[in-house]
Amino acid sequence: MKILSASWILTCNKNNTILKNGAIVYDKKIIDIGSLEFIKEKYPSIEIEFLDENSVIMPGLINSHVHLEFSSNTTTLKYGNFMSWLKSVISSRDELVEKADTKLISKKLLKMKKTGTTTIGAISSYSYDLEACLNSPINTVYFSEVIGSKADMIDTLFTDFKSRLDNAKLNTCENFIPAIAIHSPYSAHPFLIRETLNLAKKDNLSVSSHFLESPEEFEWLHKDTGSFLNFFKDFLGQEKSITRPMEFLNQFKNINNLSFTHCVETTKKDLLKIKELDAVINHCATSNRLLNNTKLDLKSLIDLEIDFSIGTDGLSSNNSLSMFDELRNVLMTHTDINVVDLANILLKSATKNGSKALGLNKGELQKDKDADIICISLPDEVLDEKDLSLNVILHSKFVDRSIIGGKDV
Ligand code: MCF
Ligand code: FE
Repeated sequence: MKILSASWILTCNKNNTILKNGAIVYDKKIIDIGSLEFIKEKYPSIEIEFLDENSVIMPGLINSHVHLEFSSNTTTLKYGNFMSWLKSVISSRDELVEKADTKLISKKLLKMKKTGTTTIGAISSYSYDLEACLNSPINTVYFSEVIGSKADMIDTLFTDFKSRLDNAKLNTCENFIPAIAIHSPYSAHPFLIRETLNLAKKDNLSVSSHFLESPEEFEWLHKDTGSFLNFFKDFLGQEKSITRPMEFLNQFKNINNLSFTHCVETTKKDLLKIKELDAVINHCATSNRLLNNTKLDLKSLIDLEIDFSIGTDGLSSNNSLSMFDELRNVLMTHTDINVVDLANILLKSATKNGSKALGLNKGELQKDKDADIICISLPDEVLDEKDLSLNVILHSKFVDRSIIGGKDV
């Protein structure tokens, strides 16, 4: 059992409780949390470790959506237009993926750890990132991805998907949890969706899918028109979308831990369905901006009480996998929400809601939650408690310390 005391404790719990001069008692799990005075009195025989002045203890950050296999991209892919990006991914994918070997991905994971991430939702297209994830202390919810819309290919694709998923399952442990990703409504055949969701239900696996990311996707899914039409004609000889947005969403009933990434082109009806499914929206603001996609309507999500989490997406559509970099971008993107209020909402999104998206027992400093904790130092004193979250987002680049499952890593 250990006790840490800091100038501030940001619990990221339901009520966003903040403790000034607080202390946290933990082992593998969090045992207790309270004011320093309270903890001192309750645990008189246990030594307390005091962090420096202006220190902050908070839950480790959860990057709920990242593609590590695309980690070698810096200047290759085309930004500024979704279709151009997609085409550039298709033409450079093999080369990029080959360059992203275990060594490179491990280096990126180490940097992610140093920048405060303790848990990731890793979308894996090929399982080339498996070894690096297994070697990292970061908790990984490992989403084996299924993709393919052409009917005569689906058996082969499903067999390949199952073997990747089975291999991931063999490695299941406390900090490596297999899960299922369906690429998107435009790229996954309804048969693949039905079969993979059956597997998810059988083993209670978390599920995630990209959904309504671009205006082009909206046009195609709703009306079989727009730039996707030529794309599908040229690549696959397909002239009609294989599904409609609502039909797609309706397939996800009875999935316990569900998330949809992007959702920037959703209608109110779609959002209400997402809420009914108790799904979380993975928000990837930098990716949306770089691919010239629509801004997520965060205000509507807040009004409708739909949970959203924060993801960096891959280096295929971002220049950084740091959650603090991403949080600063999110903060600057949503100019329609007061910056102080938004900062409080965002820290909960990057912790508690990420945990919900991935189906974990983390993301809050609260009794019985996993002891995944980061310690940071602010450059100066924070005078008003209400400004703490904003200052944490503005001034944090690296963490002083990361604790995962009660252990310093
Ligand atoms: O989230 C972004 C943009 N939307 C869709 N897919 C991806 C993103 N980042 C990487 N991808 C991957 C996806 O997992 O791109 C590949 C898929 O394997 C090609 S999509 C034809
Ligand atoms: Fe993505």
